[in-house]
Parts: sequence; structure tokens; C-alpha cells
Amino acid sequence: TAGTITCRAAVAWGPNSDLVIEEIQVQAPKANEVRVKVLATGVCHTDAYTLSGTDPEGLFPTVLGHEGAGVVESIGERVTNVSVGDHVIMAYVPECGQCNFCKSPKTNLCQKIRTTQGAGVMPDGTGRFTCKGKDLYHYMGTSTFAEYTVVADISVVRIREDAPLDKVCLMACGVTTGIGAVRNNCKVEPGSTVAVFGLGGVGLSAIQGAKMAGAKAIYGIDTNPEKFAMAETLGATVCVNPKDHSKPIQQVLVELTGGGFDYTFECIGKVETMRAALESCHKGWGESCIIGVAGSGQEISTRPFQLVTGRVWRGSAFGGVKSRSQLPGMIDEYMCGDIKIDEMISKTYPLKDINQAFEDMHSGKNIRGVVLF
Ligand code: NAD
Ligand code: DAO
Ligand code: ZN
Ligand code: ZN
Repeated sequence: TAGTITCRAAVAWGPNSDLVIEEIQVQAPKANEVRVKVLATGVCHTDAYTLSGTDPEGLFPTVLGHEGAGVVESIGERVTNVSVGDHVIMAYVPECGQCNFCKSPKTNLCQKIRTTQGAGVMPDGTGRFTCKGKDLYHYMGTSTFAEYTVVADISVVRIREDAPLDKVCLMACGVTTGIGAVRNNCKVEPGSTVAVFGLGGVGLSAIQGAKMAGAKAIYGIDTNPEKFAMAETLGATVCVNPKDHSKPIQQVLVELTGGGFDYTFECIGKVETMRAALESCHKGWGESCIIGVAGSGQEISTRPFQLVTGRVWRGSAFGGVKSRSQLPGMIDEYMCGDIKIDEMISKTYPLKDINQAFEDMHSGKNIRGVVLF
């Protein structure tokens, strides 16, 4: 039977400081828990958001990371959905299949373990990580910045073994979110006009989603023009830098398109660009989807007349994708070349250089950095 494992992890001891590579103890999985040997993890903006200390749910000390893939090392009692050796993606949106959220086709937000996941512990209320005698909190039900992690069985998605883990780890967040928002939350139709605000990993994925959906015009908007080439590779038909214009970007876009877009996606996380995205929608039917996560306490605003006259404001978490039932199909799409991931990986890092991966994300150098264990 499984015992405690000592391994390396990037520990966030407190907000606003570098991660520290430490030896940690990872306890054996209890009932309905799975211990995973993490082999690859992306570094996403949300990890940086929590590390910065502005995430109201952020708890320290902790092991961050939520874009991971690996192999099942051991399983606790009553685990039936995976076996030792299975290749898995860890999902921060679990799928129990039984709660009223799982039973609804309208949402992916399983609530079975929501409270304990938000509190940084396993469903039984306790943690599985310690370092130097101190308990470490879990993060987003995943904690992938460690060589081994323990997650709930409903948070692991078994995937095909021929899928490269160093690539499909991005399906644990960025890629799935962008594509899913287009398909599931907005249901973009062929011939639509689309604008994507923010061309990071999430926005570029929304662009490829829009292309796959058959959108006829896809505008990419970013203040960093270095993102434009990749946006065009993935399907953007026009790229716009708000800094090249003196008028508000929504006015520029409405003029450029003769009335605005059928769908817009905010993939930045700023309330100003959320407003701009809504107001770039076409009168009568345009829909805007908030994907970006704004700073805590921030509020969105627009004139209500924008909605009265037919624009719709909606939002997306993990692209509306039900993790265990829908991710494997999206991996198939990657494997047959329909979904692009490799292009989005700017650089890989060994675990010891994880702080460099954060720095390269902040400087805008990376679309996605991936840590390989
Ligand atoms: P990223 O930092 O890689 O990309 C953001 C992009 O926005 C950058 O290219 C940046 O240059 C651009 N940008 C910044 N300010 C801008 C402005 N004023 N106008 C135009 N462009 C601007 O981030 P990411 O990893 O792609 O994530 C995007 C957002 O989505 C983040 O807020 C993240 O927390 C959030 N997110 C949400 C979900 C979800 O399920 N809802 C999932 C993953 C990430
Ligand atoms: O069920 O209440 C809930 C929360 C589900 C988590 C959704 C998080 C989506 C946004 C976070 C950014 C992803 C990295
Ligand atoms: Zn993420
Ligand atoms: Zn559920």
C-alpha cells in the first residue's frame, strides 16, 4: 500500500514572493482520492494572480498550479474511475456526475467539493502536503507545482496514452477555456463576426475556436503587437492595437465593422476592457463573454441601455466544459490536428526555474510557459 512520498515542489510561502523549491511530504491518497505523478504543468495568469496576494480566496503557504498532466501513482479506497498508471489531466472544475449542476446541461460548475476546494483542503477537510513540519494548502483542487499531488477522484480526467502530456497539460486550463467559451457559452455560428480582447493563451484559443466555428471575421485586440503574428496564424483576420488609436477602442471597432460584432470575448481580466468588449457588440443581438478574472472588489459597468437595446453580457468558467465527460473528446481533436496547442508553448522550464516562467509571463514574452518535471 502507498505511503508518504518525499519529493520536490515549488512552495508559495506567502503572497508576493518568489516560489521556493522545497522537499515536501505528500501523504497517501485517502478514500476517493488519487495521487498523481505530475509530469508537466503550464503556468497561467491565475497562478500569478493568487501569488500576488490580490485573490481574496488565496491561502498560504500553498502549492499553486492548475494546468497539469501526469500519471496516476496510487489510488485510495473506492476509486473506480482511474487505475495506477493511467494518464490524466487534473481539472479544477471537477465532475461528479450527480449534483444538480452536473445533471444540468446548462453548466459545467460541479459543486460537489466546491467548499473544501475553495478552502484549500481535500473533501474530508484535511490537507495532504507538509513542508518543514507545516501544513500546506491545496490550490484549485489541483496543486500541480509539485512532483506528486493528491486530488479528488472526481477531479481527474483519464486521457488516451498517446497524447503528449507536455502539450495537453494546457487543456487543463487555457486552451479548453478559450475554445469552450466560443462553443459552449456563446455557441458561435458559422458566418459570425467575432472579436477577442487579449491574445494570451486564453484569447488565442478563443481565436482558434472561432475559426473552427466558421466565423467569417475574427478580430484580435491587444496592446502588445508581438502577439499579432500568432493570432493570425491561429485564425485572426484583423489585428488591432488600441494604442494606435486615440478614440476608445469600442468606438474604433464599431466604426471598422459598420455596427459591431456578433460575439466578443474578454480574455484580459480588466473591467475597462470588459466594458469595451460589451460595447463593441452589435446592437440588437451582439453577445459579450467575460473570461478574464478581474481584481478582487472590481465591478463592471455600462449604460443599461446597451442591454436594453439587445446586447447580452455573459461569462465563462473553464469554457463551460464538463471536465470528465468532455475533455477526452477535445484531446482527440488535438491528436487529429484540429486543435492547436504546440504553437502556444513559448518555452519549457525545469521546476527549479519556475520563477523565470512567471517572469517571462509578466514581461509578455510567453504565450505559455510549461514546467517539465
Ligand atoms: P495573458 O496574460 O497571457 O494574456 C492577456 C493578454 O492581454 C496579453 O497578451 C496582454 O498584452 C493583453 N492586454 C493587457 N491589457 C490589455 C488592454 N488594456 N487591451 C488589450 N490587450 C491587453 O493571460 P491568459 O493566461 O491568456 O488569461 C487571460 C485571462 O483569463 C486572465 O484574467 C486569466 O485569469 C483568465 N482566465 C480565466 C479562465 C476562466 O475559466 N474564466 C480560465 C483561464 C484564465
Ligand atoms: O464553482 O463556484 C465555482 C467556481 C468554479 C471555478 C471557476 C474558476 C474559473 C475562473 C478561474 C480562472 C481559471 C484559472
Ligand atoms: Zn488557468
Ligand atoms: Zn457534480
